[in-house]
Amino acid sequence: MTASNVNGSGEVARPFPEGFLWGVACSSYQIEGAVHADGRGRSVWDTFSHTPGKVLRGDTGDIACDFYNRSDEDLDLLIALGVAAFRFSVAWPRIQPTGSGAVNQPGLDFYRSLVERLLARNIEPVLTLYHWDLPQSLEDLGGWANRDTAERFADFTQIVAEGIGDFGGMWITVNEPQVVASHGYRTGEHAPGHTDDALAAAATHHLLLGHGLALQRLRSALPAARVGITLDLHAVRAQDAEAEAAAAVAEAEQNGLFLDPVLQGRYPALAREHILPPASLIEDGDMELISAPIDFLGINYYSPVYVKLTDTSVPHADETPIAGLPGVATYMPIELPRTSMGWLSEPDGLYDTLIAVAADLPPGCKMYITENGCAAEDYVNPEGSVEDVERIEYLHGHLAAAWRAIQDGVPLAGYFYWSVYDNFEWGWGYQKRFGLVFVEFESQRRLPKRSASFYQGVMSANELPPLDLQIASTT
Ligand code: IFM
Repeated sequence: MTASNVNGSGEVARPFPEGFLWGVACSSYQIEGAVHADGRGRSVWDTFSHTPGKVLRGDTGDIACDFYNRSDEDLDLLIALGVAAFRFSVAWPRIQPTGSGAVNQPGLDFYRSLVERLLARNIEPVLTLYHWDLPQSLEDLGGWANRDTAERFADFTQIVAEGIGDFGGMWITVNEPQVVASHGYRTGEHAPGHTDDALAAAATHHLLLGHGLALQRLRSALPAARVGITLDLHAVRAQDAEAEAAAAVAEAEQNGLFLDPVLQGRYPALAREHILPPASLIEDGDMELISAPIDFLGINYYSPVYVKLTDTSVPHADETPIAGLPGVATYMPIELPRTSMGWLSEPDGLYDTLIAVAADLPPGCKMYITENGCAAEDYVNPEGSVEDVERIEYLHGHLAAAWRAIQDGVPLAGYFYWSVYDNFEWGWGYQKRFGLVFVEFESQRRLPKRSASFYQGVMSANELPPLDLQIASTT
């Protein structure tokens, strides 16, 4: 598995281990549309996106990619792409419209059929149980700030496991609980839109508890299933030695708040009091459930976080003060490229994250990059193609970093590009395109971008080729 110089440029081809799982990722609310079909209930994202001012240009997921009605065509596209695995999420309100009680059979049947159609196409289903579309009825009872939601999530997990789980396969309990708690309950950027530290701290614990309870149900209902959780992690960097202590706090709150409970059964000592769940919410046995062994850890990696000491009493371009830490801000080093989300692109951050997490992983636990990708200013050119060179460069850099981590002993077993199709990018609506496949939302026409054929080449060769700079210079 050593690299070989194939084009004489100094760039090398990087073979991945045999059996490395190549996939693409998406989530229910972001692609499905059909929000009123077949008895689906309302989710917090339906409410939030229909609230004026919450989503750019008033976009909603009402139609999205209309995947619910076009899944056959879209699954055929996966075959053309050559993916081995498809990561999708099940929409809780399709299966249990009010988040508890009776099952809505057509909703469950949709996902059963989806799994069957994937298997028929020789594509491994990777099922996420919770990717943010909480039934609105549960939000009305307090959402993730209410402990009962974790219990309801466990019941929902059991319904899905018993209803469609006979494929075994890979199951992800919760996607990015950090984003749910911080954006959904602290900053209000995401549904359900709360801006309350206490609610965010409670949601943090209950999302983790939901993971632990779901894991327990999956273990007993589906002993052969491989189960994990997906966390969004960032490489956190200090500008200089003076900023290291502040960076360590940021790191604890960004990564450790979810990573430490799952891997070590405790919350990070460095996180500040208002961020941590209060002891009164943590019942006997909770931390044991949360830290029960997982088969894999899913990592979503997009960008690093840089921390500096600065005068936060006056605004500075490219700096964002960290709330409650006077004189500390995150910042954007000028020399690093940014994606069209305004996020820094730094593949070394992925390498460093994988190395750091692997050091804390129990023996036998694998890692998957369950999301990585970038938004770019994609458009269909007069020749009718989408030449998304920035995405190819981003992808190449991050795959090279993943490859390097594997060489250095990280048990990385697969990579999922986010996202397969352009889709509803939460508060940004349809203004940000992450897809390998361009979606013209007015007509619902699909058009694989240049990055799709690049990724297809990587997957079919199981090898990252040298970056062909011809690609960059012709556009
Ligand atoms: O679109 C999201 C996804 O739902 C969760 N991870 C990050 C992606 C890009 O913002």
